[in-house]
Amino acid sequence: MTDDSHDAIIIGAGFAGMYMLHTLRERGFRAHVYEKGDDVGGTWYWNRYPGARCDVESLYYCYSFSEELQQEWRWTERYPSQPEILRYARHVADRFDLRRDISFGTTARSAAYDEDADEWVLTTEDGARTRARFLITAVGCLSATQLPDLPGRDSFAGEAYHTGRWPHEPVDFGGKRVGVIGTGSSAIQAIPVIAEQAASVTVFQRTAQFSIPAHNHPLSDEEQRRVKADYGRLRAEARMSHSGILSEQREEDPLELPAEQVRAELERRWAIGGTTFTATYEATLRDPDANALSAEFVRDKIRATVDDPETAELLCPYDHPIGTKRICVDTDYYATYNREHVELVSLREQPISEITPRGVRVGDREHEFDVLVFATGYDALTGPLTRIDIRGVDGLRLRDKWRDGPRSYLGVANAGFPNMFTITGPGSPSVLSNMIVSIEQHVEWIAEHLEHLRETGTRRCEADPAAEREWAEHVNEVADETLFPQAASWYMGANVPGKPRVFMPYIGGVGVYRELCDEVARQGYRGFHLTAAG
Ligand code: NA7
Repeated sequence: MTDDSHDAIIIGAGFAGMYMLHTLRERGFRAHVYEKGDDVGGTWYWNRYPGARCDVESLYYCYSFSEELQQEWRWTERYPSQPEILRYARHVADRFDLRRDISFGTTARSAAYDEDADEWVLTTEDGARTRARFLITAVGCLSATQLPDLPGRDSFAGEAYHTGRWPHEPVDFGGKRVGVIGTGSSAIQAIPVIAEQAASVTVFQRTAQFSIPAHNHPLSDEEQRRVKADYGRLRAEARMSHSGILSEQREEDPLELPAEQVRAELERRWAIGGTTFTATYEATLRDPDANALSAEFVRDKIRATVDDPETAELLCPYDHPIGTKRICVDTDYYATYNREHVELVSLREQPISEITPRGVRVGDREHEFDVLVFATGYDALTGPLTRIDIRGVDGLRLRDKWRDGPRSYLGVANAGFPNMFTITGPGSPSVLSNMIVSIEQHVEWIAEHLEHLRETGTRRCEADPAAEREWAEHVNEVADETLFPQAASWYMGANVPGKPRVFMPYIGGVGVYRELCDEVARQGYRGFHLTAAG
């Protein structure tokens, strides 16, 4: 069956897809969303593991496009929990009547560009096809889960879960022996909560991570009133900031300041908590010696928190500059290792040799479990797109085009893939920013672009390969001015065997990026080839 009544097909009904649908409707386009899950929410629909929480503060991890919405919605905590974010997403879907244009439980299998019609044809898992002039991907950056390719992986006889595909019914850990593989953000949030219930928790750590306390707390009415009264200014500042998150940053070189002064400042920022700890000094993510000051400060905190010196040392990260792997934010993570029934197994000397029906084998020891939690991350940024069979001009597959690393124009368009737009795609600030700020910017920019194409009677719009090359060079250049490429991180594709090591997001800053995109638009969409109808 073919349905061709739409101007645009949107894949994904998370925060990006919902706002794209709303914006296109407002501007008189007919759009339809295809969503794999049975409800809206994207990441927050799938990530239901215990302790799941956003590391951007509630009052900023929400849409700014509707003044009524941002004033009326009431957040309860400094950092929003997964259930609360999902409630918010559902509220938005109902408030703007979005569901009538979303097909839930519908997975996009492939999308192919029909060059004769200059239209995209989307095929879903059930074989249904739909056509539209434009294809807009809103598939998220961390939605393609990654399970390690370990021998016997699927042989485990107990319950096994990936944090990013958590069951909808809460998992009962009561009296159970639990093994957790991984120590990234997801594990660091989940471990303290699981340890509250389980009989024992064993954590398998390949790489120690830096984590900063969340200091989460209930939001007072007074705090909400204060921020909401000033939303206009705060949101405008966030849009032009580096990461879409407001934080103080000291421009002085910490290496030239007295050690006690730097320590006192880091102490102050530790007490505030959250991801902006690494933004304390501008030099932290640029200069290895400045970075070492913050890294050693955190290692000292770990040593002071964890009673057993051997465990503390294993938890101290040494292999990457602080902040160059996504910084974690926790509640009682390090202190959890002081509990009798929590054990850390370092994989530094010896990796996991196999998963067995009873548990996990490392060397000659088999650890037995009732529940196994894979907190092993994602095929980030590219995975959500390359797992769909997307084919552009001459049948070119996106996954082939990106074989040596993703290339794009502004992270939003791709040469060889006309009339396709990728919200928060690789090459845009995305995961290095408050995603909601980046999503709103991309959605509004794409909608204006589509209006321009409608007004100019354009039927085909394609990024120019030279503009794309230039953008890729710029993305690399700005990354190379930082310490980020030094870490074996998922930003670099290093967590997926065989994935090319390319720094994928744009680190020039969301404010700078916004201005560049606006400039491209002002110049009549410089770097795009527009072909008029007829
Ligand atoms: P991450 O941050 O990618 O963490 C995955 C963890 O799993 C990390 O500690 C990995 O170690 C570990 N891992 C992966 N494969 C293995 C194998 N084979 N053996 C042992 N350990 C393994 O994913 P998260 O879900 O925690 O967080 C993703 C993002 O979501 C996060 O950054 C926030 O932006 C939200 P490694 O470090 O690769 O050595």
